[in-house]
Amino acid sequence: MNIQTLTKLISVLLCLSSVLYLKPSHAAEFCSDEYYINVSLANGARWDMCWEQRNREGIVLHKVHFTPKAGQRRLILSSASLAQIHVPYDDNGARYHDISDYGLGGNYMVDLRQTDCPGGKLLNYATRPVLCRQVSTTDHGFRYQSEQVKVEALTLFSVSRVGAYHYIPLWRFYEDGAIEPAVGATGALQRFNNASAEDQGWLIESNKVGLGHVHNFFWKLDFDLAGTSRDDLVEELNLQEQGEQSSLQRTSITTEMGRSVNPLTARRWLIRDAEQTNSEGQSLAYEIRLPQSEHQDIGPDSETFTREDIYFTTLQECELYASHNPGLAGCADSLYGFVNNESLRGADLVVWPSTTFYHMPRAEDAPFMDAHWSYISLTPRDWEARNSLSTSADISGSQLANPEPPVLPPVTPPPPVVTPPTNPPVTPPPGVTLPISSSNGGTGSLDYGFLVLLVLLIWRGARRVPTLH
Ligand SMILES: [Ca+2]
Ligand SMILES: [Ca+2]
Ligand SMILES: [Ca+2]
Ligand SMILES: [Cu+2]
Repeated sequence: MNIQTLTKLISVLLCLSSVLYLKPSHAAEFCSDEYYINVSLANGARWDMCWEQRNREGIVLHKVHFTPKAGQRRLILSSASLAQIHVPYDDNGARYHDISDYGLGGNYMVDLRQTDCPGGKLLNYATRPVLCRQVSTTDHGFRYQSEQVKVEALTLFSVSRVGAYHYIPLWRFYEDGAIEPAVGATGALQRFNNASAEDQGWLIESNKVGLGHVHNFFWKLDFDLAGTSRDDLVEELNLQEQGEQSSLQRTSITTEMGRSVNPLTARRWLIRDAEQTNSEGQSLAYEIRLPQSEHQDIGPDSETFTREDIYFTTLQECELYASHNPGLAGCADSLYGFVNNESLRGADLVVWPSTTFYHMPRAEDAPFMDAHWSYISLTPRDWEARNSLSTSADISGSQLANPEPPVLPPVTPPPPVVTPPTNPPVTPPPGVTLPISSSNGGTGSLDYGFLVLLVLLIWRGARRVPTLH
């Protein structure tokens, strides 16, 4: 080995060791290690992200990356948080904006104990344990004949006390790339009246009405698919009935707007990267569905932000909350004002989905109520070219594209139905029981009529006999 080769070798080794030293395999790129979450799940997928705690929004997630099993690590969300919990009451005695006017963080955030987070790890913000990180298993990721996998999910939740309510903002990140943002609402009922208010709530004990109210939950999701922020497109998908067929309509949303669910057209939205594709050349996308469309709240004119279920806007630093947004730097008060006709093309897109729960109190809501859960659904679409959780060869559809429907034998017209002639019913005189005929002719047959005549004659004769003069 000559000097030159030895020098090269030493420099390569030095270079390699410095790289290894400076970049341990799981170092956080975007935050310090204590706020970095990096979890590999049993089937080989990985989620990693940063988190922080803010006084109003509570837990905010940043730089949410998903690495499919044996796949590429890619950014999905640049940031994700709740952006309002709006609670108008049926008696109009209160219309709360819990996040902007109170908050989920700071003094509203509840310190968790290890027993609150079974099998999980408590994460501290400064010195306070506020976030529970767990891995849970759900059955039936898929099943095909004897092949079946369970799917693991990373769950993150915190608890915030706002008045008598305890909210549980929760994020579930599944092994197949699906994300489920949810909020549980529990604690105790906030507002009551006497029996006179029974039509604005529910009588939960004598002369005590738990007032009815709505929880409108809003999220703020800054998708930056595949790490590029200005090439994300929005599409709305609707299924239109055409005779006996349904056809998919894909509509681009290119300027800021609000949209609402439509169960009749199975409406959903797609956030799609304009450049990056999977190995089949399909655009990387996430699909947004608002499955809890059972309840809807369209409030008075002072609450225009409730008019639509999902809003698409360009990123503005001062646009923080769906309603009661601080009007600093000329920023609008609510989502309704954030939507001001700006083009979404080439802009940094932000999505504001929402869902509504109408809470009609029950006797069972006192002293404490069960957690009622509200959630939305974010699912990868074409993020991968196949289901990475299965190792089987893909032979689906390879035998025959679609099996032909079974060929039915030619239809022979049925013989004409013979309707028996109908005769007017015979009313028997009092005291006479008609014999029940078992013949096919029924009450319309000749022998039956003859029998009736015979009975009548006997009856008339019998009436004459006892007459004595
Ligand atoms: Ca992108
Ligand atoms: Ca705007
Ligand atoms: Ca974005
Ligand atoms: Cu409630």
